[in-house]
Amino acid sequence: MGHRLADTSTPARLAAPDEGIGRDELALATRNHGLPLEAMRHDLTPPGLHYVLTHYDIPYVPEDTPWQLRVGGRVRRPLTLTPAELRSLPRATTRVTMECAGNGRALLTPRPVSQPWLVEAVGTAEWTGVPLRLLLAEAGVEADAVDVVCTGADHGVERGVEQDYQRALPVGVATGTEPEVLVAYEMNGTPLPPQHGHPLRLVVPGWYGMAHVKWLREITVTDTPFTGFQQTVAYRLRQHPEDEGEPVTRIAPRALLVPPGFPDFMSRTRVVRPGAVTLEGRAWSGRAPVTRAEVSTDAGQSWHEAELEPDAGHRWAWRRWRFNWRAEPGAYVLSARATDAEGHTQPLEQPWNRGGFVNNLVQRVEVLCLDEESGG
Ligand SMILES: Nc1nc2c(c(=O)[nH]1)N[C@H]1C(S)=C(S)[C@@H](COP(=O)(O)O)O[C@H]1N2
Ligand SMILES: [Mo]
Repeated sequence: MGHRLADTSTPARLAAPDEGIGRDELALATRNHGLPLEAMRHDLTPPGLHYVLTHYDIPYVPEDTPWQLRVGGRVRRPLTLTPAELRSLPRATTRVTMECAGNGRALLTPRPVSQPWLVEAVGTAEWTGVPLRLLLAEAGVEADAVDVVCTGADHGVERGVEQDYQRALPVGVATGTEPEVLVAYEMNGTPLPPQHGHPLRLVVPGWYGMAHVKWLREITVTDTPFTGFQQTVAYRLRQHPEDEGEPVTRIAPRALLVPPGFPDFMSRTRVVRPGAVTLEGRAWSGRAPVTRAEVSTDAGQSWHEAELEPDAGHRWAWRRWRFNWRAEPGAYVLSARATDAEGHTQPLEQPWNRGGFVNNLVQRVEVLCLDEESGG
């Protein structure tokens, strides 16, 4: 008696004013870690430093576990493929900056109670796999297809709804080439690690993380829009729980600084010495190529053009930027801001939505520049 799952209608809770991060949020934060921002110096995020987000449990899939990917639904020739069979098909490798749609959530007021990211839910990897469009062409998508539903092997309950992790892509995106969606089996040239979806995952360049379904076991083409939890309840931009909301899709532009100087252990305030300090960081956008990065040393009151590294042709990956700063003793708030080719940029004032998604508020980095004599 009374052993039932919680009511399904409740939206995620909002923290009360001045309510600190709770034990439930801490439990999520220790499982789902961010990218230590100093690791943005690497073009490709080294293994283990890429951010991780897993709603439920990481499935246990040892090397010898049989695995089959089924492709079915509104197709003429349903397919069943093993990872070894996928490896024998034409492959593509794409460098992709992935970011969680909830990045920045814990900086919002009021704070939606969920994975409490600050700004570090990002990473860049080279993913190798079979273009999804080739698998769908092989299966023969019917003319009435609407959505391509991707199902992971992980299972859980979320706000009372028991579910497999599932997300759909519109059929035009799943069969498209800009971006080209991958069914990936390698990350940075080695088999996917457990936390990143071993043995197979979807990679949807330019889209927020929720679309990149890990532990992929089923692809189902449907003739009606998919209405699963992660599509119609979660990952929508709403002001009120009752709003239908807009779906979360592509990554909004963001720039972050590699933290300059050295940190204070507890506050993470950065400490630099007076003189020339090279500021550097990364900028990305899933909507259009980044065309501009700017730096502010006065909390966003004035902006200076940073130098973007030459475009190396990795459309879906972050770009490095640099700025030469002459630091004088004092306290500073440093910021960076990205702008893309469609003119999207980052706000200085907090945008807010019920789920805490797509918050690309300009980063603030507190820096103390010491007097010449101190330290050393
Ligand atoms: N099967 C499955 N796929 C998933 C998730 C999940 O919980 N289960 N989380 C999604 C979310 S919200 C994000 S941000 C990305 C994170 O990918 P990563 O852990 O490889 O960085 O995976 C996505 N794919
Ligand atoms: Mo996410």
